Amino acid sequence: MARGAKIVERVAPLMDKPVRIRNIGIVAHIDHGKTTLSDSLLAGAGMISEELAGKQLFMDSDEEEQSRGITIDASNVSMVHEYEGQEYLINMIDTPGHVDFGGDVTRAMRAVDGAVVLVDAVEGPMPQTETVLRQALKEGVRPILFINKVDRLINELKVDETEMQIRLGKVIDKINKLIKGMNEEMYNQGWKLEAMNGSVAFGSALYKWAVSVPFMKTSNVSFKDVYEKCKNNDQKWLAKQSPLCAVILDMVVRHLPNPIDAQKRRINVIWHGDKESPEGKAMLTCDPSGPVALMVTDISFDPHAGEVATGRLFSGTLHRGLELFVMGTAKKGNRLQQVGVFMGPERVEVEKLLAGNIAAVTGLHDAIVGSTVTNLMDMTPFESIKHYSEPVMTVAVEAKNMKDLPKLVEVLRQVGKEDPTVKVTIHEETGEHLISGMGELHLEIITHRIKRDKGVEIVTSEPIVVYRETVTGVAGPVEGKSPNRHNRFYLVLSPLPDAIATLIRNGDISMNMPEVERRAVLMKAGLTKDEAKGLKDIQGTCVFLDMTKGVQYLNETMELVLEAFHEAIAGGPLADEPVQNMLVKLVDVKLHEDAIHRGPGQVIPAVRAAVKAGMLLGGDSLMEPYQKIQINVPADQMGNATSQIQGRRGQVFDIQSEGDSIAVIGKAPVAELFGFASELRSATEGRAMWSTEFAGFEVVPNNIVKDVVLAIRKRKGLKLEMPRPSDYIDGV
Ligand SMILES: Nc1nc2c(ncn2[C@@H]2O[C@H](COP(=O)(O)OP(=O)(O)OP(=O)(O)O)[C@@H](O)[C@H]2O)c(=O)[nH]1
Ligand SMILES: [Mg+2]
Repeated sequence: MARGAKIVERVAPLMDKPVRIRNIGIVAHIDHGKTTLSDSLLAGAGMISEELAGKQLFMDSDEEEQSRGITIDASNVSMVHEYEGQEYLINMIDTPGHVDFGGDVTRAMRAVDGAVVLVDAVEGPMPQTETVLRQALKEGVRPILFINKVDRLINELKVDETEMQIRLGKVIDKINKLIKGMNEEMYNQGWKLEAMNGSVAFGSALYKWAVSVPFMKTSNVSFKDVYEKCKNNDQKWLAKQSPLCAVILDMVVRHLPNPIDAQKRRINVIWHGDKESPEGKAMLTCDPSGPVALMVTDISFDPHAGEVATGRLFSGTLHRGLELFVMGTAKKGNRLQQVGVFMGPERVEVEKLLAGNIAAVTGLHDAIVGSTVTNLMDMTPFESIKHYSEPVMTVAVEAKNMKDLPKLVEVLRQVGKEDPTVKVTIHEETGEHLISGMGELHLEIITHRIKRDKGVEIVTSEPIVVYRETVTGVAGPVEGKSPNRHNRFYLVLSPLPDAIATLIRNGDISMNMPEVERRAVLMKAGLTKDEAKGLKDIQGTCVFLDMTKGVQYLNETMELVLEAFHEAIAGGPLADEPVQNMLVKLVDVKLHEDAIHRGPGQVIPAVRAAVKAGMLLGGDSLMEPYQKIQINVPADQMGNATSQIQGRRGQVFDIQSEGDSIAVIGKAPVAELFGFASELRSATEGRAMWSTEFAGFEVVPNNIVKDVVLAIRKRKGLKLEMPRPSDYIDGV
């Protein structure tokens, strides 16, 4: 029998007892030891052999993960742990630490109720530690802390026992400060981490031991023992006296909520439907006999079974053959083919799966990541899962062989479905398709997998930076005339006020919400009543308002106007790059009374030209993505670290020192960061640790904008000169 199936035999009887379930995610900065911990826990719980754990990395089963030594995909596994005489089912997701795969962390946080935040005792909390913690709190997921690699603190940094305790205390303080800053309410309600109550543990995932204050009482292992046994190379003793698995899983069972308790609180955060409806009540109580409410958090592809959707079942029961509906798609039933759970690389079928568990099912053809799936004909969908960063790099891919062309299009659609942090643009006419992602590594992995898993030979361009366009001043009214000159549109363009951009980014305003509610939010953000009433469309962070009154035939033409608006913001006038942060107001319109003279061929070019010309008149700007950078170096290397940022059109805004180590914090444009890793390494004699993170888009400086624009235009085969308003409309 396969290993996974054996595990399921032990796991299945617990799946229908929500009070005995804990759904947890392991989250941390890159390389802090998440996968080593996950493996060691599995070994400790008897799920994989002791020898394999930490060496083969069972949870990093993909060959790319093995050869690169990093986690790429979040992976799920379940295990059984005995605590105070009762068996508990732990459903665990090991998440990746590399920022390029941060989308996996964001999605995993929707599926779980608790998070083990890992911190490397030597490095301390790093930028991604903060990011993953924020993602957890945003989802209402409760954190506990494991300070890992304590062996390194003693054997590599050679700190003494007192210094060791001081350093561990500092890590706890820093994490508490972050939690307090992110959610003071929960911090005061018991989410503060404390060594004394056992919500913090210390240890070594690699050597499989850990200590916590409550556990010390039974094991009689003290900090003094920890220090001495590490120093004297006897960590085996620690692993025997105070095993990692027992300490961590005790902490999980004791401090992290079961699905019933968690859903009572979390449903209010992630679902805004009617709490009194049957599905609302069922989710709040995690009721297995209520309607099915499943949120899909991951889609993967199985060569035999096809698409596999993984997600959290908040209410109801799943079994083979059940007919479900995917909200937001045509109301066509999707019949479940297999119902199961993931056991690391394997997927194992189960008879039925009850509310409060994480399911892996096949048959949901219409589902994408983020879908709400139910057996009801209609249900308010869950809040969408928002990832904080946006694609910053693009590669162009082409099929090597003509015959693969249709297959490539199919595969690219699939890629977009599996990874919502990827943006795929398909150009069927030219055959040149674009994949945009979080960074170089992200794109490298995706293109490699297209070849390896989907069997399509492709040619890939070098990665290029993604740009945006925006308008920096007010323009208009700009007149757009239709080709037959019988229809005229007058537009005023301006930058979108920050308050509204923030509302859109945080998901606090959308075209889906009831109009009255939306109007109220917009007025609170500073729009006038008329403006708020005139809202016709939100696309990304571009907003369209109709400020006209009583224009005849406009109602029936509005759809075309909006279509033109979409076309215009899909590619701005400067470099045909997507437009963001723009407010477009339609202030006057003259329409031909005969419908035949105001069709798509007349309206669309007129409005599109007015938007594009308006952007140039209002001060069109090119924006480039920035990355926040933190470099940790020994004090004598500080100069080399700062010059690596400043030399790349970057800016250093903080330098923090801690002991003899310095953290240089700054930002630089992505365009200047190619080759950063190797240059930094040689500039600092390999002694720097660094991490980068998406930091939004900023305007390209004046002195280089022309060169950048012309380079993009050249690449895209556009006219090799700076565009002028008169390229789009007459009389300017
Ligand atoms: N000395 C020591 N090394 C450890 C410990 N835990 C993990 N490591 C090592 O740290 C490195 C990274 O471990 P992983 O478990 O792959 O880290 P990760 O957090 O899963 O990494 P990503 O998933 O890529 O973010 C490996 O070389 C481990 O052997 C520990 O407790 N002590
Ligand atoms: Mg890992």
